[in-house]
Amino acid sequence: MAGASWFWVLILVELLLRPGMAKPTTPPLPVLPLPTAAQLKWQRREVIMFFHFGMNTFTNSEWGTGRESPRRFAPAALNASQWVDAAVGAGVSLVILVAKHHDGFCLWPSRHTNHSVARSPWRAGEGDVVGDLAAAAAARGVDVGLYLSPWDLHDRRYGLNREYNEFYLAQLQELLSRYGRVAEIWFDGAKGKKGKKMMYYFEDWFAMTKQLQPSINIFSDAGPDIRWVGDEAGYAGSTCWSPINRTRLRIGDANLEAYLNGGDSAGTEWVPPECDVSIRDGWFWHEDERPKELNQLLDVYYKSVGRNCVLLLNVPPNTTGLVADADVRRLREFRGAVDAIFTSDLAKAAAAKASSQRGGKDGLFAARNVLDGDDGTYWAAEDGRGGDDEEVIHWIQLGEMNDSVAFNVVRIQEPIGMGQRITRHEVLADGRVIVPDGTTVGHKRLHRLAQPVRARRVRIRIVGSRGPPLLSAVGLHYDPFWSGRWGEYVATHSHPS
Ligand code: FUL
Repeated sequence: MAGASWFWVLILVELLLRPGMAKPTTPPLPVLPLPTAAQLKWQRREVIMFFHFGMNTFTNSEWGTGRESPRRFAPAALNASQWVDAAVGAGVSLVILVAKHHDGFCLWPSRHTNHSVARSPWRAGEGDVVGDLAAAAAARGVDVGLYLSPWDLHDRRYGLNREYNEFYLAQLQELLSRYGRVAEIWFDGAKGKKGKKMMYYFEDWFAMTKQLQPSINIFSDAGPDIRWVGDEAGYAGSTCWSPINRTRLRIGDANLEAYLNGGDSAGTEWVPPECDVSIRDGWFWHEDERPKELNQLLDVYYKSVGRNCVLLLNVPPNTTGLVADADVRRLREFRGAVDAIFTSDLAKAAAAKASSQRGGKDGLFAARNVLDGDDGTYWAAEDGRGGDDEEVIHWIQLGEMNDSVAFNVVRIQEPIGMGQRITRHEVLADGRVIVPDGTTVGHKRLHRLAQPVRARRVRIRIVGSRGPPLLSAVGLHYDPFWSGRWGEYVATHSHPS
């Protein structure tokens, strides 16, 4: 080789060896199953809203009979923008409307039944609540979901497999093609004990749904995209896996509640739970009911969002067709409280270090990634070290903190796009265990502590994990509403000095 060529080869070698030119560390392998893009988007919403409104609102009932006259549906001043404003006030980006409940009355003018708003006095039969809500939501950048009850007490075809499934699919097609993008559809498994026996053609419904709305999430007791959490209190299990085995699930099977509540560490499909609960006792509006206290709502938040779930909070519009002022106020108070607790993070200025870091300290997966407020970056432990092996347990530590400020909430988050991994963890403050028996983490795990804690160092020990653990965020917060005793709350809400 001529001298000049050698020169250029040496320059190339020199450039490749420079640190700046070295190949970046690759991300670790994911741990299956993984969420779809639509499921990830849904999970990040954290709190979404349900609107139960319909014939039951006017008959003061929870389950109707199907024999109600459409003439009873007569909201004096229905204003869907006011509903959406109430949702926005609670920080909500997705609202789900009950388009048809079990009584069969349709809030849109369906061509396939007379039992709808078209036969009501409301706007002389020209109104469309689904259309109004879709327009109001679009105007505010809020997404819409719909609930279409499979159990229908009005339609005579109910009980005839072929005829009813054709009718149900016809209504589904109307809803999913007339109103723009629909982000979630609810297939409710509920049915009265005396309900006629019949088969629902779920596979046809699901296939048609995805054809018409490719980015929709399908909710049912058994998914395929979102599962029921197994109760109507808004509480997930304190161990809560997004993965589950769908082959074990049946829509409408009440014996599965515990399995739905906790999911399955060996689950082969990603079907995360949604926690549905009403702001009042009933799903529909009743004059004698009041919204839940702020502290009850916060308790639900910790046991749903704080346990790797999305909270679906029901707010029932009243007979006027408006969300009651008391509910609007409570929703704003709730959002204000969540923001007050989580906006300030005592860990923000901490120094982070970890038992190991994939690619070393300066790599892309450094411990400090848990403090950068970016969901897309994460700390990754090195492969093949720690995990279930007690001798090399993985940990991450936040140090050099200001111990004159107390916290009573620990927030831990996994980048779930890489799979849900952590099975067991502990939290220590200055060497003392403050959370002894943590299990799953998922998108977000919130631990409320019995006492406010002051510490210079907080360490999270990951005692068990499916594959090397990853964390996208750790935060330390002070909740002034939390007394430290389950079921008991403080009256004054000031930060301890
Ligand atoms: C249940 C229904 O029976 C209730 O009326 C309500 O709609 C709730 C969200 O789902 O299964």
